[in-house]
Amino acid sequence: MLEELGLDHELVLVSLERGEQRSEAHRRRHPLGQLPVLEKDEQTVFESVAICLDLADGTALAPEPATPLRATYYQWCLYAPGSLEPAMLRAYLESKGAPVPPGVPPLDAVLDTFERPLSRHDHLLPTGLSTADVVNGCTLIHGLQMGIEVSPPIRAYVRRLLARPAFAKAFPV
Ligand SMILES: N[C@@H](CCC(=O)N[C@@H](CS)C(=O)NCC(=O)O)C(=O)O
Repeated sequence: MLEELGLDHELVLVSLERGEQRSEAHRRRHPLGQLPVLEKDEQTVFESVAICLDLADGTALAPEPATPLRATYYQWCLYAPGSLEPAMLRAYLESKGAPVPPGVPPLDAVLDTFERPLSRHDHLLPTGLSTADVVNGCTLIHGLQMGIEVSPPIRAYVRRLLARPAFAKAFPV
């Protein structure tokens, strides 16, 4: 999101392998010792989608508040952490033969839902790239890296996103 918006920033890497996220210093930034965290002015913000929504407000990546498009925007932005990520976890657990938590829809159904908007336009919203594509696109890219299978329209969508300089920078091959 920072790259898409062309915002000046410093990227500080925290090594999960070395467990640096559990350090006392990092826990002061994130109470659960997780990533990412944005330090902005005097404020520290965690939860990736909250960070993206905040950065996007007032830019071309966010529709105007209190409009019908804004509701669709919230819908897709929250779809990534609320539906796509849990379904990806479910698919992973199933592949390991582990029990799956109740109430999580199957990954196929969650992925099929993207096909309706993507059959009509290149992005999730009719108006072009938005935060919804940043958060769902990043989650899909992580899923593909973990081996999930997606249909040709979703693969083409991910390819379109990765052709953008900001995505290419965030996900170098
Ligand atoms: N809901 C959180 C999830 C954060 C999360 O799970 N981060 C992972 C890395 S992608 C993490 O920090 N894992 C290390 C840990 O939990 O110890 C968000 O979207 O920011």
